[in-house]
Amino acid sequence: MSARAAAEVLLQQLTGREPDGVWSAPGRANLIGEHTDYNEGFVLPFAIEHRTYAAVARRDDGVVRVASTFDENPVQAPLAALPTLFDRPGHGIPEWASYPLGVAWAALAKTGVDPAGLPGVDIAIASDVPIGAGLSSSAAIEGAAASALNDLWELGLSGLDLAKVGRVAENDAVGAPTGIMDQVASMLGRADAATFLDCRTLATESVDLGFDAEGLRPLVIDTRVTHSHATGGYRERRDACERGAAAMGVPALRDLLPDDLERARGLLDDVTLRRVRHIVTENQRVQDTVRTLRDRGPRSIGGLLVASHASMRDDFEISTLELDTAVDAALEAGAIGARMTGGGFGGAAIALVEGDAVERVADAAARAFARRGFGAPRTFTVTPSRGAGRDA
Ligand code: GAF
Repeated sequence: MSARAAAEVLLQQLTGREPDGVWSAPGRANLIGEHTDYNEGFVLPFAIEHRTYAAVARRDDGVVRVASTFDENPVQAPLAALPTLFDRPGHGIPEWASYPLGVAWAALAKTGVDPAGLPGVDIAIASDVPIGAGLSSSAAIEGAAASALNDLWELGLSGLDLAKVGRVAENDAVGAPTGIMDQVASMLGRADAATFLDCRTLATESVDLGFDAEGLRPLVIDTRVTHSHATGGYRERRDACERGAAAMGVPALRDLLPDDLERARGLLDDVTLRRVRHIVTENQRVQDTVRTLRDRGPRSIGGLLVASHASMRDDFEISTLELDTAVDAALEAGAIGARMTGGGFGGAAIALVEGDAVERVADAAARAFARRGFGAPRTFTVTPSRGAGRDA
């Protein structure tokens, strides 16, 4: 059953009713620009065809209820409680439900709308975005729920505003200290294009990828090593970046250019220097990738993707043996470029390959994993796709 049908069936089981509407939002792959978003830098993600669906029906008793195929127990809250639902830690809402309810909470805070005047809703969620693969299943839930509530409650928020609402839900309701890249990618995606986002000004440009015209396919190699951004390494990298910016006397690492790295050498310890160097060089690579795509097309970006992976492996230290194996195997089998994508510490790599080499590269990755005794990776191509919106 498709994810959309699963959401509709779940709503029907929950309420005995047909949905008043169905909304969806995609996961994303990041072409380049990793951990640069919370450093106010540049990113270049694209939405993928895997989507999360929210089938929604109004209810007239002032309750918001969310259900999903990930958990058999629906969670509900009175509309009147929404404005303060996540104000205190230890709110007791299960993590999966904190995404859609967090979005409702953040949307009301952003608009200042009084929930007393709003209809209650039932939201049934199903998704075909792989979870824990670094393809932003969380932004897809946020985007689907935010788009649905924006329409049903007539909040009048723009796609960018809904991305901000999603990020607030992720940071303050779920407690994952992420940047805004994933939410923007999911809200604003376009077919065969990536979203070039300046994470300081939030200015966006759609950049044609030209994969279709050139017969190229992005191949995801999911290591099946799952990761979580709510804990551990992700937060630790954020802290190191903040320490680096403070020691360099700048508001954010975005304010440093490659020429500043010489001065950084005298001011920072070795680990912080390498963390800073990744961010500074990655920001440059994102801008170079945009220019290269525009001037010379996608076949010319391979070196930038490979350099980005090396920087994450050696300087930012967020890659894993599985991700390195996936990238090396893809390159040896003839991929134009390859790199890990997303927050790291597991998840997926992405390789840019000729359409007729997809199988060869996927097989090479599988064989390399088997040789090292890793569990088999899951490999599939993705298509740069449209962003969030209403489907029915
Ligand atoms: C995760 C986060 F959610 C993003 O904000 C971003 O920092 C990414 O990791 C790394 O580029 O997906």
